Amino acid sequence: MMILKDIKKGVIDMKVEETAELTKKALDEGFKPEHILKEALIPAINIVGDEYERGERFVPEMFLSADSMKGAMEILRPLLVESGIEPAGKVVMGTVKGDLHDIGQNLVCIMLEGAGFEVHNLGVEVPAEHFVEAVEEVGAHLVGMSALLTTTMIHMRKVIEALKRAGLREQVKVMVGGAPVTHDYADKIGADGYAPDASAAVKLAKELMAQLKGESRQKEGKMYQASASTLEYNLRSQIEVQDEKNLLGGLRRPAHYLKSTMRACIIG
Ligand code: B12
Repeated sequence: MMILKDIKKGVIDMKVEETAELTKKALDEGFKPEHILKEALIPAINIVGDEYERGERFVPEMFLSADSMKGAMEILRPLLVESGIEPAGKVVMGTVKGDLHDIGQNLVCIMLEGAGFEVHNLGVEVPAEHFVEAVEEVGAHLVGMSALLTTTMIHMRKVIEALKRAGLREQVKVMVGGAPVTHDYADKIGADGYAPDASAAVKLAKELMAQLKGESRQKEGKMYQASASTLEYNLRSQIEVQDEKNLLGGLRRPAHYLKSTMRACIIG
């Protein structure tokens, strides 16, 4: 466990190279990547944040600690990600406009990739229109937005509005996260889900994919039903006209047969 303490200290003390070396060593010693992340890296960066809040640390120092954590995460990345053959879904992810914080969202991306999602990471300070373009370009199922500042989280709503304007809101599910974001806030801005950390984000992404599939199946069902009713209506009118004219009286049976066949298709 000593090595985990050293990694934690490495991030806090802004030792970029040393933290990376220690992370490699911990892996060689058999520590699991998730363990290194949860027991050393995340607690360390939280301490850095607390120190900044108390005025004991300045931005450049916060930067160096962040770099130390990012270096370690790059080493862990391939181990956290195992590539699936069929993507579980396509995700467009980014930190919203005006916000430079990307450690958390990178972590969410890594964990989503690990769970078999195809992730398109747009990086930081992403304006609403870039989210929209990316959704269109890759045919995304999910949009993930991250914000770490109370002053930038308002941009999440703007992205949702831009998706609506582009006529894409119905075809994607939107999930949001980041330290100042809450469940209530997600509801307020019309997002589909919120998760407090990377593992919860994976669970949420899977749930949203299931919802999306359910909705598209329902839509397909409604379309079949609509075309079945139209077909039935057309046939009935034809038959009635023909009945009236007393031409093809026997056609009523095939019409019923066709209707029940179509019902069977819809239910099947
Ligand atoms: C590192 C850091 C920085 C680094 C960022 C480097 C980088 N490449 O990311 C630097 C030095 C650049 C920085 C700058 C600033 N920072 Co800063 N920073 C932090 C710090 C210490 C850590 C953030 C972090 O990486 N946490 C670790 C990760 C793993 O956690 P996370 O981001 O919360 O992500 C998890 C979840 O939130 C969730 N999640 C995240 N995104 C998403 C997305 C989705 C879709 C989902 C589902 C889930 C999800 O899952 C993640 C993984 O578990 C925080 C303090 C803190 N403890 O949060 C302050 C903090 C966020 N910063 C703060 C401030 C004020 C600033 C500055 C304004 C300082 C300044 N005066 O210049 C600037 C702003 C720059 C800008 N325009 O963005 C404040 C924000 C206050 C507020 N409420 O608005 C904080 C809270 C510090 C503090 N205690 O005051 N910062």
